[in-house]
Amino acid sequence: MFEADLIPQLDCNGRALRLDQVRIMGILNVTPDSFSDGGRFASIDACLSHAQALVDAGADVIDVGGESTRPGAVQPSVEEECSRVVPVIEALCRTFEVPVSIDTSRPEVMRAAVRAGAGLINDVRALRVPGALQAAADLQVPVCLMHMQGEPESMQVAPHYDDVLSEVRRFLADRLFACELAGIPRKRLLVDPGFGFGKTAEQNFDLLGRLADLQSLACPILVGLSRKSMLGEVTGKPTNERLSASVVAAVLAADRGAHIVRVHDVAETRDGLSVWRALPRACSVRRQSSTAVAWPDDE
Ligand code: PT1
Repeated sequence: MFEADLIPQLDCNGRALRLDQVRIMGILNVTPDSFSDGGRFASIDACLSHAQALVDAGADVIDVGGESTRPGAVQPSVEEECSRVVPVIEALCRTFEVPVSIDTSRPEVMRAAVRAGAGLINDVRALRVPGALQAAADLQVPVCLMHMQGEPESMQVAPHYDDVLSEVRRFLADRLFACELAGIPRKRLLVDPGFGFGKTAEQNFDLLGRLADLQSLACPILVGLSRKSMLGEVTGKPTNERLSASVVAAVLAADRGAHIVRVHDVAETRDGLSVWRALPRACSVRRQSSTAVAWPDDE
């Protein structure tokens, strides 16, 4: 066996995403009411220049989303969502070499996005929308399964858990099982605890503190903490002043075993991760064992 076979790697529609070290997913929102970009992207050109900045800053993958899933958001129509993301994905794939991820829950959007060149499905509803499991199985690209309690419109009303970590882990284990039954091999699956999706700040920090427990799912872990309200709760700062808090949160997640961090501020996150990586202990001891668990060669 060659050493390259032992390095965890996702095949994203012909583009490789190696997970031998923590990777950075840069956020590209194409919603008119973008979470912290204020809907600046009226045109594909504007999207491309933002993507260029993400790539220049060192993004390893670009996540394109046409549905805002921040608390209180309402879903657009399928047609609206497709018309936002498809032209952007086509342009990104023509222009850049990095893999492009599609942040969607709808099977129609998944199919159109992968046809346009997207190489990873990022689904905050973990393929629970009717038809999504089949679409993901057909499309043969990696899928990130995220935990959410409720729906974005109302998920922050009264989140409740007896034990947030074990409930999130059980949900993700059940979704992994459903995916495997539907014919999506384990090697193509990632998990995400869904910070801010139907969780109080206290529950979010409980999850972050115990993130390493999700390594028992034997899948790469993706996390999104960037600029979220849980960081506002502890700093007292609005979204546009959460940069330092976001970098610290990304590093804490990396230290607890996250493989991919989904962020707005790529350059600053890279610096944070570089400092973390310089610790001799950081990337060797615990991560090796998690990688050994994560990639059983049973296929
Ligand atoms: C995420 C994520 C995502 N987050 C994945 N995809 C968003 N895989 C969109 C707040 O509390 O964490 N993982 N796609 C953005 N959603 C939110 C949720 C934004 C909560 C802000 C908050 O402020």
